[in-house]
Amino acid sequence: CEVCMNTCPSKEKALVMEPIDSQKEVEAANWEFAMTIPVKDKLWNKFSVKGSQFCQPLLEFSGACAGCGETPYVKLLTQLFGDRMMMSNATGCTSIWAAAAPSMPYTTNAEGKGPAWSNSLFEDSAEFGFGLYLGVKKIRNKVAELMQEAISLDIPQELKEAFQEWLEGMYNAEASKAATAKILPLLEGQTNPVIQGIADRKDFLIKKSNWAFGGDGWGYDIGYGGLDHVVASGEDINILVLDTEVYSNTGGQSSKSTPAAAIAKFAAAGKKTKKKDLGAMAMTYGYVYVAQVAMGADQAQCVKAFKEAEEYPGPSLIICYSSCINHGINMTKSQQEMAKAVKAGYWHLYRYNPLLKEEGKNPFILDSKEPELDSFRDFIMSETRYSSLAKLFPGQAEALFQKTQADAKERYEFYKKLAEG
Ligand SMILES: Cc1ncc(C[n+]2csc(CCOP(=O)(O)OP(=O)(O)O)c2C)c(N)n1
Repeated sequence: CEVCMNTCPSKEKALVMEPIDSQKEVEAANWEFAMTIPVKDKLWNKFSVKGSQFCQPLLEFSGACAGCGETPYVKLLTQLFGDRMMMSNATGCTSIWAAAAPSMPYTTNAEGKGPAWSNSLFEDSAEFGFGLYLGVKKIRNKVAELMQEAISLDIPQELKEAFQEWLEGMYNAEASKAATAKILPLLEGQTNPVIQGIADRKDFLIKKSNWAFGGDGWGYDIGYGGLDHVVASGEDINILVLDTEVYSNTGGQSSKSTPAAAIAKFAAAGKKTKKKDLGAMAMTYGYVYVAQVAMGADQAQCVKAFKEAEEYPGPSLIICYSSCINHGINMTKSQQEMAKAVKAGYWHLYRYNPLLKEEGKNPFILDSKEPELDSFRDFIMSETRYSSLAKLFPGQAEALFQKTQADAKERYEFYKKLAEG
């Protein structure tokens, strides 16, 4: 798809494209060799742009369109949390490129750990993911009860200490991993029924990272009721909306995320109404972590938002700008398109972290710079979904272009006010 080549920051052009027939033989051998090299994911802070890329992607060889803007976000998530992830996936492109049966691009690491993935209906990814989360919570609470009981029994001191350590860190991913590594070998040969009960549930000792995914058709429209219900619950679940601003998988129907003036199915003469601000709606709860990201515009902000959302001990919603073939752009530069969208003030980057309130700080951080609104028109006219409106409906196009620019400006002013407290 050439995205890697166009995105690689190396000035020396570390990556170049060559015809496959000239490369197959020599590169096949290199690939085999590369696959024998162990993953070196402990060399850097994995929650940095560079460090994250030393972690093994547990999503590979998907069936997505070349240049898809959705897959890089999910690949990054699997690099950060994939060994303990549990995902529910709304039907849409994210489920179709992820399960082009009989192949499955989600994979496991050398320890056999990888994302547990399942596809819900188009309508109910949030509810389905919430059910998975509640099931895990119930089982882990039972483990905690059994460990508390076990500590009062006549069992080896080492095991008591390991159980105590787990109880203290059960909601912390790294602490639960460390305690689990101590517990598992000590469980062997134990016959006490209480300890047996813990051993039966050993897959749940490491804190899970629970996610519900889907596109904007799901998150903004059809699955919104469920999404709202789940974020309102206050429970520790993460929601990822891959926002292509249309129903991509069924051919590009308009959603509430589609901005005014964009041509989409059901909006053949350009959408008349403003894009819904899903993030702002979720922020009104005050206890939901909310972020808007665009990987191609700011990779560091994206990694930071994923980390903060996952660690936040409550509901999180991340809305990811995802370039798509439906936009009518050069997909080999889909990441650069995201950067242009942010620069022009078409899309904004922010993080709303309720934890900051406890420190007496403003929870809203506007991460994108003051947009260059002069380039807004150039940006939208570079995408066929907008430029074709001028050709097809010249009489109404100008008013809609002005409206969509005014909508984007209004949105930015709103975020600016939030950032100023
Ligand atoms: C119950 C149900 N309703 C409708 C559909 C048809 N359908 C499948 S994917 C899709 C659109 C998905 O759009 P979006 O949520 O924006 O995700 P994207 O494809 O853009 O990633 C629709 C309408 C379906 N498969 N199942």
